[in-house]
Amino acid sequence: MNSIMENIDDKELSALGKEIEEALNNSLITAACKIKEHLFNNVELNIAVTGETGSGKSTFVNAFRDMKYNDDGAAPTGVVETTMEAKAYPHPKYPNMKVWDLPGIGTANFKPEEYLQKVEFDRFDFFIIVSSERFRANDITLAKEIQKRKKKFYFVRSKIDNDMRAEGRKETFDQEKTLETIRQYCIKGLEGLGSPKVFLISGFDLGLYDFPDLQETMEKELPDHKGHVLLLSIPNITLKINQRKKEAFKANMWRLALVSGSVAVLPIPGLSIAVDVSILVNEIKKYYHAFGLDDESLQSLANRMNVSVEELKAVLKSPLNQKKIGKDVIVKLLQSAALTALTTSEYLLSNIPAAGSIAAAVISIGTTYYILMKCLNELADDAHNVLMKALKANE
Ligand SMILES: Nc1nc2c(ncn2[C@@H]2O[C@H](COP(=O)(O)OP(=O)(O)OP(=O)(O)O)[C@@H](O)[C@H]2O)c(=O)[nH]1
Ligand SMILES: [Mg+2]
Repeated sequence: MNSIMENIDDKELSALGKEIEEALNNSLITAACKIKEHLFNNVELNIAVTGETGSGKSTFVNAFRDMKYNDDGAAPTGVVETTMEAKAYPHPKYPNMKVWDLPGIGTANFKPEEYLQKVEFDRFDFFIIVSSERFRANDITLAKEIQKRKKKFYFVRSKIDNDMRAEGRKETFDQEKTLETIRQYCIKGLEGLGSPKVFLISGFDLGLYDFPDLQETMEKELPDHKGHVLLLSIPNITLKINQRKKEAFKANMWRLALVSGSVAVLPIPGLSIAVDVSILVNEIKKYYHAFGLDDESLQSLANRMNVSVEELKAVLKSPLNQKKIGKDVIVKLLQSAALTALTTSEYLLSNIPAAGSIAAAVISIGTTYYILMKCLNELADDAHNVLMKALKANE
């Protein structure tokens, strides 16, 4: 048995078994089309970022989308006048994920109902309330109004890098203790809200402090399909996020393989399999972007971590990184991997009673699965090594 099969756990096999069984009962094509609808449904995610003027909202909106203040399409930051209208900033690679820069809530006669009506409350999945000091009465009033309307909010204390720099001058400085002091101080100011968590961040480097924790919390509290969009669209900034992205892709892999292998459109020359190669191309492109291996993402990581892009690129091993991922590349991969992939397919066939065209589909599904797993492993490993390189350069 080949190594790919060793990567499949019982849960996955039973999920596959169920889906193939359903496919056999319903006719493979109908079942695959149903899954296709589910997979490619465009899920929107709308995140509102609010808080006082100058708290760092726009900087956070940009960082969330892996952008700098001077990138095309970035939210203006600095000493510009406060935004008066809610403005959507779509993620450059995942336009369905929109981060909204809301008008500041700093004025004395703040009316939360009017504010929420004006910004069209209903369209948001959740709110992030940013403060660069302590949270004030208006932040709390707004949070209560959001709570009343049964939506989630998260408190973010920004500009932690400034605090760390200032406190770091003291001989007795202990980063963890200082962070905990700030956290407790913020939480104390939020009485009446049932002790919400406060996440400490720097808009200049989301890999530090509490951002990874914030990301994971938001993702868990969203419905699955929206959590998935959030996970894949945030910058690949920590090893843990890298690993979780890999797992998220893996969880979807059987479905993709099933769709690509059973609604096959392209017979692979020289092989007895047919695969919808465009599904594979799309999925592998998604891996590529989610793991931050495209030029822009590598450049952005290089800038943030003060390493050269060349140093980062030097650790890339997957041949997929040297080519533009297109149909021809994938067909070649399918051809060269077909023999190994057949082992996977035979294993599946031995577990599933199949004959004739169903057997052919199972072989196609196995081959597709094999290719996806191979590409996912290669690209996730490359991304891991790139992150290690960047982190080591900053030790
Ligand atoms: N050191 C540090 N500076 C930050 C951080 N976030 C924002 N800033 C700076 O704080 C200033 C205000 O940031 P913005 O992101 O424009 O704040 P804003 O909340 O959008 O401000 P308005 O749109 O005017 O309400 C800018 O000079 C930013 O560079 C941070 O995490 N760390
Ligand atoms: Mg702003």
